Amino acid sequence: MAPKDINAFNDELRELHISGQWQYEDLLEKAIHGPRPKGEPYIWKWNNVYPKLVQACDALPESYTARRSLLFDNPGLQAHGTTHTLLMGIQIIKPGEIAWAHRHTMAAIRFVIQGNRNAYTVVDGEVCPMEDYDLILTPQWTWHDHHNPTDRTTIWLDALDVPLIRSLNAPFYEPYAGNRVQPVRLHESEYLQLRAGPVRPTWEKPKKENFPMRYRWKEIESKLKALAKEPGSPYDGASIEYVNPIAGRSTLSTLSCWIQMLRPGERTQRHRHTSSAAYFVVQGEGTTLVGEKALQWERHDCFVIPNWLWHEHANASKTEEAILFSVNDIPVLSAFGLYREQPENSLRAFEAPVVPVPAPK
Ligand code: 1HN
Repeated sequence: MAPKDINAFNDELRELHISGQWQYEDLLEKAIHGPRPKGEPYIWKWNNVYPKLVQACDALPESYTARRSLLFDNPGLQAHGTTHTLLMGIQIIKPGEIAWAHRHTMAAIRFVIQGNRNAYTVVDGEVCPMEDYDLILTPQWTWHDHHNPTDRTTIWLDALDVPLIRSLNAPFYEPYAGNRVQPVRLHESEYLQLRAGPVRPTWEKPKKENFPMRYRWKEIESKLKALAKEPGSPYDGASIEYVNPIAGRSTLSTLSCWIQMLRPGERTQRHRHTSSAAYFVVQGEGTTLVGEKALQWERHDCFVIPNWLWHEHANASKTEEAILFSVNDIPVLSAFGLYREQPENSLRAFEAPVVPVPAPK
């Protein structure tokens, strides 16, 4: 029999919706060099974003069903998203407004920028006051509504796992039936947050995931300051992770939150990793080199580090501390044994360049 022509054979297979392994050569050849970063390094300057937030109040006069959240699209991605897994944005709510209760399978966090003791988000019945730089979790499938009964506009950072949930094709959404707002628990003793510390009731089975959580800035800041006396990470300075205090794991199962301090004059070493991250500048000024780009940041700017791009941070001030809040997708990569990081100083020939890091237990 005459040998079959491979191109003709590929065509025959295509008719049957089949392809041979040899057609994956391209993917495998490219993967010799690891992943190609998804998206670009980019910075959203507060000077540009803030006026748009104010204008959004006119363009979208009420915030009942929709959220007045401006979400950052990475210029290097086709679909909406700040990275290929994470979405970051900034939300504004006017005095007297309520953003209706709803829930979705996308997990979210709020990091308060311009807060108020009397503004709050309700998460599964728990009232979470929004004071400056508090972190509030609205985990997967928890009911949440935002309230601003004060006479001052409230602004916060939103971060969600929307692009990941979309790529897994697992979005579910439900508006709260009937009322605009969910009933709240009246007694603090009923709060799940109370069970997330050093004590818990013996008569209950603790909820381990997806419980309402507010990390007060006052407490986090004092811990950050104490830990910043240590040498810290060579790549991230004094960086700490907000943990799920019951399970001891990452903030949420699909995204984790970090707060990091770059000490006066600190410049970190260069590395890259398979996770991506989106940043918010709490205070200070500096530069983050990402790939070929220098992102120059100052207070309240947001910027993005796509996965597998070399990067390093530098605090521009010799006297002031810089503080960065960020969200990353490390928990997703770690869960599947796909988290790898490469320090630049391992680039010498003959050295195994990429270090797979085992998932936390
Ligand atoms: C959402 O539900 C909120 O509840 C904010 O405040 C931003 C971005 C995309 C999809 C859902 C909120 C969102 C969002």
